[in-house]
Amino acid sequence: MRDHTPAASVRAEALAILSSLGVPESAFAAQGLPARSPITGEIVATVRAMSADEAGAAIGRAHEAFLAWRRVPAPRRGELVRLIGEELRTHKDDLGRLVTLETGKIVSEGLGEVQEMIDICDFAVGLSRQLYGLTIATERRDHRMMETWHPLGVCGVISAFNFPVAVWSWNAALAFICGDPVVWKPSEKTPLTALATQAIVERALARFGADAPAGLSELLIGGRDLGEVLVDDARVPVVSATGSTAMGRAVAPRLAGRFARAILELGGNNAAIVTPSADLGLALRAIAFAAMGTAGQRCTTLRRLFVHESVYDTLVPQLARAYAAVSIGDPREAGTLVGPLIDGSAYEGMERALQEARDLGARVHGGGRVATGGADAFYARPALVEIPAHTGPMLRETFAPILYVTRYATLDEAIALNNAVGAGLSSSIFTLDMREAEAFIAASGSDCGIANVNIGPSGAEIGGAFGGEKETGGGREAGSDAWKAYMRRATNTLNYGTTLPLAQGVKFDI
Ligand code: UN1
Repeated sequence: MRDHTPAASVRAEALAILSSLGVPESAFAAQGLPARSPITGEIVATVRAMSADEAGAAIGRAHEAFLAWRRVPAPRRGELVRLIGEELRTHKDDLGRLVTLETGKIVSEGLGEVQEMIDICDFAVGLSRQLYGLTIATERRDHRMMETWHPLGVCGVISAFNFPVAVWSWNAALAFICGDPVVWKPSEKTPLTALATQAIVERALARFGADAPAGLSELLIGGRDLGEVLVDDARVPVVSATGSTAMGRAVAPRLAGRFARAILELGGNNAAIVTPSADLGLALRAIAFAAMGTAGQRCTTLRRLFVHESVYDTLVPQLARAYAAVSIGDPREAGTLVGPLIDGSAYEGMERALQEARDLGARVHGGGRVATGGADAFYARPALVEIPAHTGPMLRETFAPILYVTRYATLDEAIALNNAVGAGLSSSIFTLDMREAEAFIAASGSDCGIANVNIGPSGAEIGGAFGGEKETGGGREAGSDAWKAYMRRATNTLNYGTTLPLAQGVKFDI
């Protein structure tokens, strides 16, 4: 077992993990992209950045791989994903630890991220035998009509720093079983976990044997320009992009311009409603995790809270105490619940939003920098912001642990507030009243892709489709029938008779 104690230097530990996972020396370069740890702010390594031409060549290799991989039977493709899942199980501690070192997540969340990768692999393995089409009743005698699902082509994945490896896996596990190679452009902020994941995939590929073509899994390490290469390349028919709504606004029209599919997972401004009947103890714990967990840096983080006026004065002081008591610090330490923000600009964004809220007359509990980790590390105390109205910074996503809270009087009003922002990712209601619960998840209730009852808006499991509406981009990943986005559907009509009846009764006697 490697030394995973907090005292070990971040750099030494990260380099040891990378080397034991088999990341090649050639991945690093003195003049490369700096890979930084938010725990101390130190540069852990500099990684070699690819040129646009090299990215184009990687896409070319992936396209060649597609021509072979699409002919490998889907359950056999599933075997590769089974092996990836097995390698992830073997290396869960190391990869989870590296997620902690590179993103600043607490250890249990770093491990949870790798567990999410394992879960999607398991899901995809089963799915590799269930890529069902339909047979459909045809109006023509002695005919059969059916649909079949075929591999689509190279799948581009653009992922964000906050779930640096799980989001790749949601896409890659499905893409691989669907017959699509993957070209991955990870966040510039998290190249190390991407290199480590690629090394884990290489191990699985080596075990899988000859029918996995070279180029099945390509990694583009570098800046935004490489993402643009991926978005603009005609050999990439589907791109899954996770990040800000601004990023989605730039990417979506370029993909639409060449009729490529976009799976967009953009911003969230997720709300929860606490009704008079809520189990307040349970609500408190759920809110604390959803709003402060991952230092507020999940796309599903709880950012807006609507509390019924009859329970506000009970719940909100309790919440303020929880905010004051939460342990902030080195995410490797056992007792820590909140680690660092990813960098200084995240901290500045948080401070700006809090100042705006103060200017609107809000009462801010918490916030401010916590002096630990050194000058280049940015630890912030999570902030609970009692805001007089649903306005100002509450209407947008600030990627930091800020929870705005306000009162409501009627459920209709609370649902309208839940829906009154650009994003539409996740939402929840705390209630023991089944009418309120059903109203919230009904057609006229929450307009989000995820609507929960008596659990927070974050922490979804992979079996359900993950994604949201409106400015969140509309994409769905992971569970349910999300696999269909990675395949093309063909409708086949077969005539096994001797006549040629035309549909709609059309006559054409020649
Ligand atoms: C993200 O923040 O980009 O539901 C994804 C959740 C996690 C995934 C979050 N399973 O919070």
